[in-house]
Amino acid sequence: MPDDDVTISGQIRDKLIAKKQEWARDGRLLTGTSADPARERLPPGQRLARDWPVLDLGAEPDVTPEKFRLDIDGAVENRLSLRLENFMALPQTDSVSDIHCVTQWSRYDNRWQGVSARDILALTRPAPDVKHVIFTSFDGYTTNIRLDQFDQPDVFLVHSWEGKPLTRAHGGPVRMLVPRLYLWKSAKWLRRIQFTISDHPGFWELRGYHNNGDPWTEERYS
Ligand SMILES: Nc1nc2c(c(=O)[nH]1)N[C@H]1C(S)=C(S)[C@@H](COP(=O)(O)O)O[C@H]1N2
Ligand SMILES: [Mo]
Repeated sequence: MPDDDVTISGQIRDKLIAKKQEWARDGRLLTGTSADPARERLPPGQRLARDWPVLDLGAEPDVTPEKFRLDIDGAVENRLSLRLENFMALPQTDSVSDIHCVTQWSRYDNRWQGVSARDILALTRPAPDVKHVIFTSFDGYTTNIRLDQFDQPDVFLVHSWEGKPLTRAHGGPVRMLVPRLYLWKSAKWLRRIQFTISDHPGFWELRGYHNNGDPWTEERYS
C-alpha cells in the first residue's frame, strides 16, 4: 500500500537524520587536526574510497528531461530559467577533482563535465552586494555557500561523471560540484540557484553541520 511505503521511508529518513544530528552534537569523527592542501592530498580524518558511495535523504527524485528546470535568480541582472536542452547548450568544460564527504570518505580523480560556476556568473551578473549562494534541489534539500566559494575555477554544475551521464542516485541530470568543501554542499538534483545578500543556512547547516564546511580545517560540525 502506497501510504505504508511513505510512512516507512519517512521513518527510515527520520532515523537517519536523527543519527547524523547526534553525530554532529557529539563531534564524532573529529581528529582535532588540520592539513595543508598544498602538501597533502587527504584531509584530516578522511580515508580513501575506491567506489563512490551514495548519500542522501533517501527519496531520490526522478527528474526526467521533461520535468527538469533550473532557475538561477535572486539579486542578478539576468535571471535564467533553463530547460535541460538550454542547459546543455551552455559552454561545457571538463575537469578532474577529488571529493570529500563528512562521513569520512574521500575519492580522488573524479572526471566531470558540466557548466562552470564562472560561466554562470558571467551570464547572470549578480549585484555587487551579493555575498551568498543558495542551492535548492528537487527533493527539497537546500544548502548554502559564499559567493567567493562559488566563484572558483573548480566549481561546476555537472551532468557527467567519467564520461557518462550522472546517475539518478548521484543527482542526475544536474548537480552542483564544490570540491573544496565537504560534499553535503554539492546539491544533487539541482533545481534552483539563488544569489543573495544575506545567508540562508540549509538542511544540514540547520541540523548541526558547519556553515562553512572546509575539509582541510575539519569544519564538520558547528
Ligand atoms: N538534493 C540533495 N543533495 C544532496 C543530498 C541530499 O540529500 N539531497 N545529500 C548531500 C550529502 S549529505 C552528501 S554526502 C552528498 C552525497 O553525494 P553522493 O550521493 O553523490 O555521494 O550529496 C549531498 N547533496
Ligand atoms: Mo553527507
